[in-house]
Amino acid sequence: MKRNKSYLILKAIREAKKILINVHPHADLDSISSALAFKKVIEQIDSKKKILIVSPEVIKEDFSFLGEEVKNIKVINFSSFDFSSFDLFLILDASSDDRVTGSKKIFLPKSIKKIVVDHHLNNRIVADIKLINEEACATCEILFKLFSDWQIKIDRYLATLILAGMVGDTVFFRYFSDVKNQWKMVEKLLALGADFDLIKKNFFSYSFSFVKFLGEFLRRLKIDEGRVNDKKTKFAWAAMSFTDYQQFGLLSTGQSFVADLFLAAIKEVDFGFLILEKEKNKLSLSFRSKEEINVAEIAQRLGGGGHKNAAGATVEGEFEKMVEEILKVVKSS
Ligand SMILES: [Mn+2]
Repeated sequence: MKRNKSYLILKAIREAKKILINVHPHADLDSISSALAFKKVIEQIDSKKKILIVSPEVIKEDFSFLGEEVKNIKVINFSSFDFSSFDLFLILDASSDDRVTGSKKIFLPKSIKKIVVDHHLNNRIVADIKLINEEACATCEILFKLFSDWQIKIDRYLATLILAGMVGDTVFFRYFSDVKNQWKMVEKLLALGADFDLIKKNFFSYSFSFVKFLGEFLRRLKIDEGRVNDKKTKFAWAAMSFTDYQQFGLLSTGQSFVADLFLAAIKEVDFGFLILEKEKNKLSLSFRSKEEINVAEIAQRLGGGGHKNAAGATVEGEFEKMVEEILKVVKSS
């Protein structure tokens, strides 16, 4: 832990009266758990502080197992929200403004003091304090170290939240970046009473329409060839238009989960990606790769970002045309 930054973050929190914490669009376990855990810790430090967790999108029902507090996450429009009464914004698990606001056209307010804690590559957010650890498997891992540094008492609930974040971003312990140390952290969290069964039960639980959606995506997978860093590579990919996607009547896309489960596991390929037109003319991409291939670089060329082996991007335009464009970019990375 960078002690100096740890101290500066604690100091800024102590000085603030009204604090905002974000949950990113397409909220996942790491994002929600990070926000809930941080709120709880601040309340532990000083119960008089006002804390509001905000999200640009409605949170899926699936996350309600993380506790009552999930219901208090406020859905806001970042372009019209009044930030003036808040004196600190804790930005967790997001590497660019649009990963907080939900739109490339909406930027973070300049006037409010900001602290960023994140584990994505190339964090671009302008903030007063930035604690970035690209080696961490989840933002929750960084928070665990931060809270330990502050000598916070980690109870059963807090341990469960932190473990849930790690479970989510490693797809149930498949993608640790530092296996030895991260398993040790899991061991510590279990010793603190983290509810492993609760997380397991909720992680592996899908609606029928989601399973059908997954099946349709898998059915569409193709293998193609391209070049990455002048090396011949094979990749698997599939695309689904908004019209087709709509038929499943899903509340959230589940696209990254489909990518997590299968893309990097296909023997014949080096990487893979899924294209989903979530809204008319708004295509969302999820990349997953094997160890050697850096898909964050490919995603960055498409205006996105992420981690070396798991990245994403959103592109706007007519579906068929954009799919062609994306393939061009991917094939010549
Ligand atoms: Mn994360």
